[in-house]
Amino acid sequence: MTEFIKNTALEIGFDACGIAKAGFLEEDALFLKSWLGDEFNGEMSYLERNFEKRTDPTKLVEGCKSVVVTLMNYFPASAQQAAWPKISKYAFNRIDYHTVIREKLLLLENRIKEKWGKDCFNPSQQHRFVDSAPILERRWAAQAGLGWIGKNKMLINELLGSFCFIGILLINKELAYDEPVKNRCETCRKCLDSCPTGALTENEGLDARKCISYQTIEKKGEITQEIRSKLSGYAYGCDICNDVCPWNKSRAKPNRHQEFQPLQEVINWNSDDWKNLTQEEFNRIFKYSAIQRAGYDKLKQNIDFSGVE
Ligand code: B12
Ligand code: SF4
Ligand code: SF4
Repeated sequence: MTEFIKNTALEIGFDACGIAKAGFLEEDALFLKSWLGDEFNGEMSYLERNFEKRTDPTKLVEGCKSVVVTLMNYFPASAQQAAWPKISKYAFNRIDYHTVIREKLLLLENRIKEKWGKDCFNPSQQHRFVDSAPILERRWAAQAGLGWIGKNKMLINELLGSFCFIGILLINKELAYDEPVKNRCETCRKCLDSCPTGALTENEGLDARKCISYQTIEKKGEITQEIRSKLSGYAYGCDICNDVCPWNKSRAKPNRHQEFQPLQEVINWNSDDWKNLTQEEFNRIFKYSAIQRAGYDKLKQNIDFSGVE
């Protein structure tokens, strides 16, 4: 069954799949508690909720025995033509990755049910996750042997690098489990030294309040004064701590997913095109895109603060 799940995941279009035994994450619970205690989550108060479920998937989905983790490479084949304003690579695509991955996880679930029966899954609770559920996705990807958590806090896969999304399927069956892999950051500090806002620290985790990604997407209202001058041209998200990572420089290859073809506007627009973006164009062009998360008003403000001339 383990082999079937992994092969099917690859057939469906995921780039990697690993499996971990579900259970309480003791060290991570301590880390998360202290991270929240430091208020590193900023206004993302949802991260304070469901602490028990967040640190133990068997509390999130009754009967869950194993965590099936998938990776999907999103490194784009094209780069933005104009230097500013910058959009994070994960949001280049026409279709929001949540939609793409949820659909693939559903396909995987259906194929498992057809072969191994409906009782593999809890029918009354959501058990397919990407990004939005109270589950520590990076840690589960590491537990499932798909990579290590780098000093930039990203899950880094030895073959794919870190430009990959994580998807999770919780299954009520015991399976054969993968072993975590060695952390390969070693003495490197490139991400820590390159973060323009000092959001990353070696031992304490990421202070989201200082992170450009948080400030340009998640934070309601305007970007704080202190961060505005450090945006480094970004108007949506930030890729700096991923771009500088040697594991991406040597491993990241353009993704082969039809679903992740970039929007031509994102690739080709210059500063004036972005500055002149109207609400109507935003609604039409970015209708299915992850950029919707920031909303028109915030994106426009970000564009102004990003320093476009
Ligand atoms: C909230 C959130 C954010 C916040 C906060 C980020 C953060 N580091 O927490 C903000 C808005 C800043 C953000 C930014 C980004 N995000 Co985000 N984000 C999330 C989300 C929803 C929750 C993360 C979370 O629980 N944070 C709480 C902290 C405490 O957890 P953590 O950093 O993951 O650390 C855990 C472990 O790493 C471990 N740990 C870390 N350090 C240490 C140290 C010790 C000593 C110990 C014991 C444990 C430990 O403990 C923690 C608990 O398990 C996840 C989806 C999910 N449900 O997991 C996506 C997710 C992490 N994001 C993702 C992405 C792609 C990004 C961006 C690259 C987007 C962009 N380009 O702008 C940036 C990257 C910024 C960065 N360097 O982390 C991907 C990461 C994929 C990958 N390969 O790792 C995820 C998994 C979404 C997905 N399904 O693909 N994100
Ligand atoms: S995403 Fe940008 S601001 Fe956030 S930690 Fe990485 S380099 Fe720093
Ligand atoms: S840049 Fe260096 S320290 Fe940072 S995640 Fe990559 S390998 Fe690790």
